[in-house]
Amino acid sequence: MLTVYHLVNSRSDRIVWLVEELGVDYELIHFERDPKTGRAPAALQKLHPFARSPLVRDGELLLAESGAIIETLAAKYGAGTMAVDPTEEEYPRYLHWLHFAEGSSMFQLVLGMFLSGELGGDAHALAPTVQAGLQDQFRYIDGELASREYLVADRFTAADLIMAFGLIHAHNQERIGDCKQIEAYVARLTARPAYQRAVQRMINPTA
Ligand SMILES: N[C@@H](CCC(=O)N[C@@H](CS)C(=O)NCC(=O)O)C(=O)O
Repeated sequence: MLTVYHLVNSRSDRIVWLVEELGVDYELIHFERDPKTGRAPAALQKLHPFARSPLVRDGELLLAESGAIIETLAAKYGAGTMAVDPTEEEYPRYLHWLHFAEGSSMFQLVLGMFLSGELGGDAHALAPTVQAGLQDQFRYIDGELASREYLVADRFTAADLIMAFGLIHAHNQERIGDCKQIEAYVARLTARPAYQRAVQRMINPTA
């Protein structure tokens, strides 16, 4: 059976949601953060040398890094719907969003959280610069969603799933400004039954 090592309030939310979308049987191992440092506990850090969440075990394979996990599981269990095939016209666009999520989007979001003092400490002088960059990012995504329900290929794919984590967080923190398309997109994604099941499973990991 697939094992998802889930750290509370982390990118592993994506993987719990993904396995619910895929309808795969899985065991959820839940880890709390260290109350003082907010970091992953030693038990999770010992599992893999990268010492971060998400982590997934599928048979002999222990895999880290959201994008790699999502691509692997979507290809293996996705029955051609969650992943976009290289033969589909929008494949390059699919790759763009898969890589944009961790390569550009999360980098700016997490930097913004550190510099604004959201994670403790004083706000940094560069916080407004990073916030301006984030607003550019949100406007870009909002524009892309103006004529589409989903980011790629006229259907819900792994590109939406990987992008959603940061957008849901930013939306909950009221940081997306006047981006109405993102607001509607987040509502659409979080209404999905598999998303709702994932939230329940993260609250009650042994259910
Ligand atoms: N790019 C990596 C980032 C992994 C990452 O930084 N995970 C954070 C949670 S969102 C973590 O495990 N933090 C715990 C720590 O820093 O100790 C991915 O997408 O998997």
